[in-house]
Amino acid sequence: MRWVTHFLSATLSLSTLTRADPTWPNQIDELEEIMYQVQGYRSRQFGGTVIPCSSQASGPGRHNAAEWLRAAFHDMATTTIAGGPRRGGLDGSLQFEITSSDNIGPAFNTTLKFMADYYTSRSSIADLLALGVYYSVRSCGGPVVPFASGRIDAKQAGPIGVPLPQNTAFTFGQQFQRMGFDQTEMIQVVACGHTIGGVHENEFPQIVPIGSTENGEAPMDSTVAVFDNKVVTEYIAGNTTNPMVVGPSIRATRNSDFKVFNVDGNVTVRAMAEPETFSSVCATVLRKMIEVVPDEVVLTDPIQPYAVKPVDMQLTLNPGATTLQLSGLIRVRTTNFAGDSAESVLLTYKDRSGGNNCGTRGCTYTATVLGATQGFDDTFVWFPINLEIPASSGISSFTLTVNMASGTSETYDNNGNSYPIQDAILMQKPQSCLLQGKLDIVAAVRNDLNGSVPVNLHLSYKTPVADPNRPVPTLNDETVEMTRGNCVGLYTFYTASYEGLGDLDYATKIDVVAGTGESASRDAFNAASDIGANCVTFDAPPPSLCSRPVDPDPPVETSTSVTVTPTVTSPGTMTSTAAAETPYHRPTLGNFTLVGCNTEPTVAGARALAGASYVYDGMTLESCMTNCTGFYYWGTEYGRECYCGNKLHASSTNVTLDECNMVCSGDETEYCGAGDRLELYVTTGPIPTPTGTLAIKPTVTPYLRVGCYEELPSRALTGGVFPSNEMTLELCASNCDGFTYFGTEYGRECYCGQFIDARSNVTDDADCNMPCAGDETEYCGGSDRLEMYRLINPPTSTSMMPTPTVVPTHKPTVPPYAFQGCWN
Ligand SMILES: *[C@@H]1O[C@H](CO)[C@@H](O)[C@H](O)[C@H]1NC(C)=O
Ligand SMILES: *[C@@H]1O[C@H](CO)[C@@H](O)[C@H](O)[C@H]1NC(C)=O
Ligand SMILES: *[C@@H]1O[C@H](CO)[C@@H](O)[C@H](O)[C@H]1NC(C)=O
Ligand SMILES: *[C@@H]1O[C@H](CO)[C@@H](O)[C@H](O)[C@H]1NC(C)=O
Ligand SMILES: *[C@@H]1O[C@H](CO)[C@@H](O)[C@H](O)[C@H]1NC(C)=O
Ligand SMILES: *[C@@H]1O[C@H](CO)[C@@H](O)[C@H](O)[C@H]1NC(C)=O
Ligand SMILES: *[C@@H]1O[C@H](CO)[C@@H](O)[C@H](O)[C@H]1NC(C)=O
Ligand SMILES: CC(=O)N[C@H]1CO[C@H](CO)[C@@H](O)[C@@H]1O
Repeated sequence: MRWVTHFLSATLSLSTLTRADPTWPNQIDELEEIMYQVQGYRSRQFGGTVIPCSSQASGPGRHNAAEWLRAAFHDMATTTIAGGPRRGGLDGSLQFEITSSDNIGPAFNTTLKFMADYYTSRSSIADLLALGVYYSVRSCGGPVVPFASGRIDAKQAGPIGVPLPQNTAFTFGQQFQRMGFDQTEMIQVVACGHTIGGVHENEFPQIVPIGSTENGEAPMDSTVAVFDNKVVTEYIAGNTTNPMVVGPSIRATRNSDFKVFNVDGNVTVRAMAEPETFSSVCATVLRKMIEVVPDEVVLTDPIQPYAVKPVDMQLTLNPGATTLQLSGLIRVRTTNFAGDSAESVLLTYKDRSGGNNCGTRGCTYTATVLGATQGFDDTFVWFPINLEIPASSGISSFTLTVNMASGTSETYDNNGNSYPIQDAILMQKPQSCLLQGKLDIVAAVRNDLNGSVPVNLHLSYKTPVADPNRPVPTLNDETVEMTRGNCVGLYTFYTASYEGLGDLDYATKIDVVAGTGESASRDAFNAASDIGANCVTFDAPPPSLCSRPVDPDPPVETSTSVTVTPTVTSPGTMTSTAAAETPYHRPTLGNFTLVGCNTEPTVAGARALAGASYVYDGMTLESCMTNCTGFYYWGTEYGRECYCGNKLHASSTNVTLDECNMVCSGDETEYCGAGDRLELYVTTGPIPTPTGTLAIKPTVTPYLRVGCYEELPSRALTGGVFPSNEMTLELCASNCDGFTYFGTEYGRECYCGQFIDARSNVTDDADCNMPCAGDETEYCGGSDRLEMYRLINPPTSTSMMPTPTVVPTHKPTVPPYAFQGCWN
């Protein structure tokens, strides 16, 4: 088993039993999530190309895990000490150096391009390269390389100076000394760095002659995709095939591994021959390698997983402005729970002034488990929070109590600080939108701050560099002053727009900030990718309800600001006394939001919504909504028709809202479409349950739902197949007894596996929309979509990662014979 707990990781997990979590929120939060949410629900997918270790996602013979390890070394290797302060080191300068003679081959380009997607103001390229060492080594069955963060990226290329195979042993010694490694450590770095992957023909033909290998790569030991001690034991035994020890490299004086290993008479490599020693030496020396940083960098403590962590917490002002919605997730680490499991999380909050005035619902909320995630050495489960809070009393902090199935519980208070949540400034995601590089941001600012402090929008956005040899985009900062708009209840809206974000607009991170310096309130690091293309109008109460009437003048619209009511008018934002009499398009209604005005299909006989229909006088939007209970979409047409459906016909298109110009027969203040024009609404809530009971099942004991996954031509789960016309989740779970995963698909298919193929991604729950053939109240995936479940407590040392397998290859030579192909 390659996933057995290694010496060092065992030591680490012991120490984590008593360790306190960092105080949340913390600068390490982003990297912590990338590091530990490896597979399953809300996986950050950073392991995409390096799990399993044998992955050759970039082409035959290219082991991405080995490429990641080399990329960190190459970045680090150009350190200068020159008697003065240490410069360079692991500083991300590789992004400016991929055409350097030091860095031949496509590996560095590929690695940086992959990692660039994770580059943010809270995750530097240098930190990602260092984290890549943890990922690649652990994915290959090696030890835990402790990962601390805080590296700062260089702004330009550094000097050259990566050791080259033709160097002499003396030069190698000097180069490593410059990086801060003595002779023993030099040998250790080379051995640990060369236990996975190989040397490529294209880059080093004098070491590996062109055409001499099956796939372009000559491995450095007999286990090319396992982080083990074979690179040294085979060298010592004299039967190594390492092309940098034996073969043509000797005559070309490019047998650099021999030169390095032999420099102390093989003493160091011999000392690494035991697997445990190899593992612990590599953990130490690779940590040292990624911690070669300039003097000005202060690294954090090594990042450990939180025991309990709030993730993506967001506070939003609800339509009507009388309540706030707190949404997000609580992630609970289950690694040490043994047979027990976390059943629920109780969130207890304090109101705005630190008291217990929380309105009629009280100050608590109980969340039940939603999904599960695995790291290399950890497991986690998630508890979704969706809590309505009176705007009048607000929220300032919360504590969390984890209740276990066994009846015990533990309370977490963020190291005595409670988990802070501010309600002074809220980014309003529904009212904000992003379309073709243009971001319109709406924030709600509590009225006691309004006007007394500046309100700013900070953007951190990426722009690609025109030079194709610069794989990492530039990270830019922009601050835009936000414009004050309407007051609604206790809050006042502020708006700002920013254009020209370009193709990487979705990668923008957004902060809205009220005030300056230490005392500022901020809603920070919001992902633009979470913002929709349409700004949804805020359903506001009449202006008289503004608790602190602030603005005697009507709000002024400027071309640079979005108004809270961009396309539709609502009485709440009008000052006219006749407003309530004027028909207008309702932007939201109950759990539905206006899509727009849609055409009926051009196909004869077809309907835009084909689920159900009603015709009567007295039609209102509300009555149609009630008629269509359980459907995803509904719409009114011709003043007195109502249609429901779960799918919108593909040829129904969105036209301008003024084409839906007939008022409802039952309410002259509402529009009910027009001839062949549907006033169309879509649910904002969970997937509806057409039969009344069809719903996502979070648990099928002992399994837990991990999401809706894409099917692959080669199958995402490969352990077993059990189709049945009586398929239910329970049936599939029992068919898959003994497997870590099961998934149902297309209503009647059932698949089992010990792991999910890393190429299968989690996708929208809405795609898993087929009821089970044997139970109409359960979902059994969809077309090419798997309703995926994982054991709540998977067996510990067998991880969900596939056991690294050595891909069989045709041996070019079995001396004295040479391979002649496959004959009939
Ligand atoms: C190399 O030799 C050692 C010792 O004789 C042996 O145990 C090992 O299996 C050999 N390895 C290979 C790849 O031939
Ligand atoms: C070190 O080991 C290699 C490989 O077995 C051998 O060729 C070399 O002679 C050894 N060096 C010394 C100084 O014994
Ligand atoms: C890096 O990749 C880009 C394509 O994404 C390519 O145009 C460029 O030539 C590559 N550069 C190197 C040095 O491989
Ligand atoms: C919205 O959906 C929730 C959850 O399904 C339900 O409890 C609530 O009654 C709905 N609200 C309206 C106005 O229909
Ligand atoms: C649809 O709504 C109308 C108006 O409320 C009601 O009279 C009628 O019974 C409803 N029909 C169904 C099938 O729900
Ligand atoms: C549909 O039309 C409405 C009104 O014209 C517009 O606000 C909205 O952006 C359109 N939606 C899409 C998805 O194009
Ligand atoms: C999963 O996502 C990756 C990265 O976005 C993509 O390359 C891959 O094609 C996706 N897999 C499938 C099956 O669509
Ligand atoms: C409560 C409060 O600070 N209200 C202020 C809102 O902004 C207007 C304009 O700046 C001020 O006049 C109010 O005093």
